[in-house]
Amino acid sequence: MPASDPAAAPPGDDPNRAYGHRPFRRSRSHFADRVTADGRDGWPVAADRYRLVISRACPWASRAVISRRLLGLEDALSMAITDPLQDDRSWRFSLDPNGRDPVLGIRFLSEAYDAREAGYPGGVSVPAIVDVPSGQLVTNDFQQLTLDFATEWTALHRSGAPDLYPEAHRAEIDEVMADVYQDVNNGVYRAGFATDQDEYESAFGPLFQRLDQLADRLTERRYLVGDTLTEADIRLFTTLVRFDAVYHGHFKCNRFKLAEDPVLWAYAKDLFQTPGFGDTVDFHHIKQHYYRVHTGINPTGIVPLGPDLSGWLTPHHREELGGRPFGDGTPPGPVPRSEEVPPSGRP
Ligand SMILES: N[C@@H](CCC(=O)N[C@@H](CS)C(=O)NCC(=O)O)C(=O)O
Repeated sequence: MPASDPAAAPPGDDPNRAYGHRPFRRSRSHFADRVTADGRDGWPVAADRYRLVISRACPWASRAVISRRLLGLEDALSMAITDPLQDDRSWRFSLDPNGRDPVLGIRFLSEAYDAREAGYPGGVSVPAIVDVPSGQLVTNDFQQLTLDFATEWTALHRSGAPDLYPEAHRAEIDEVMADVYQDVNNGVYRAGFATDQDEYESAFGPLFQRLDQLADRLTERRYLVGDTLTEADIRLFTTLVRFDAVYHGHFKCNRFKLAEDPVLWAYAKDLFQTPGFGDTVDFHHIKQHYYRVHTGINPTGIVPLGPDLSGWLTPHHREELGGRPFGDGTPPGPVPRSEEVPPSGRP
């Protein structure tokens, strides 16, 4: 099984509860089987067989939601959306009628973990792929999952799907994603869950240095690698879109707000306004989850009313840089009705 996270702690270390008494370490995904075209791990790509379980609050899960939309996998791979607030049994389907996921028939994602491995002592995390016929968890390997959507699920892509992991650019995409993961995607968590000043500062410095470097990189190019959208953009976007709403205040990542950086703000708005990105974002779920679940760093559970989100829909002018968002492909169609983000979560 591939190790998905080079900086990983042992399985079972629960990332979002890792504040308070010990340094923040992100856990390695314990279930790392892959769903592939040839089914070599026992899980062949197939329409209507698997269910993607996500939280709209979670940046790692949001990667999968965006990639599924851009690639047009909605008809082949159904999606379950958890309550943004976990209880002591973790992610639950309390937004669904009778508190049960209508396809899997379960109340807690942990039931799929138990079906796969009885007595699994580790944390339950999203994103997760569950095998519908057996009810078993297949994978919670957030690093590999979207790469497999791009490269293994191709038979089920919509026509006009973009190539999000083009072979010619893979080395560069991997390099950019590794830096973004370490300093940005995970950097905000290391700052937010730091348990002493040194630990906080050692995340804060590299985070903002990396954001400065990314802003330089994006000054004259529309996307991170090549002239089309790739997996690298998806991974940076999921952190940027949460930046002012939660990371700036709740995680103390406050050298500047995203909206104060002209390049990164325009880049993030451009992606937000691209079909498949902003139409998956629920700011209500994001804010509820971070401010109410992480009681170690926000003991009152008060959810701030700001920031003003209307700026997300203002002009970004990034089209002046050129670029071909979908390469030789086309944008995805509208969001399926059942998956529309409610008005409460939109700018
Ligand atoms: N699967 C990975 C990353 C995904 C992840 O951390 N997801 C978070 C939500 S953003 C999660 O589900 N954490 C477990 C929890 O909050 O109970 C892991 O185990 O660390």
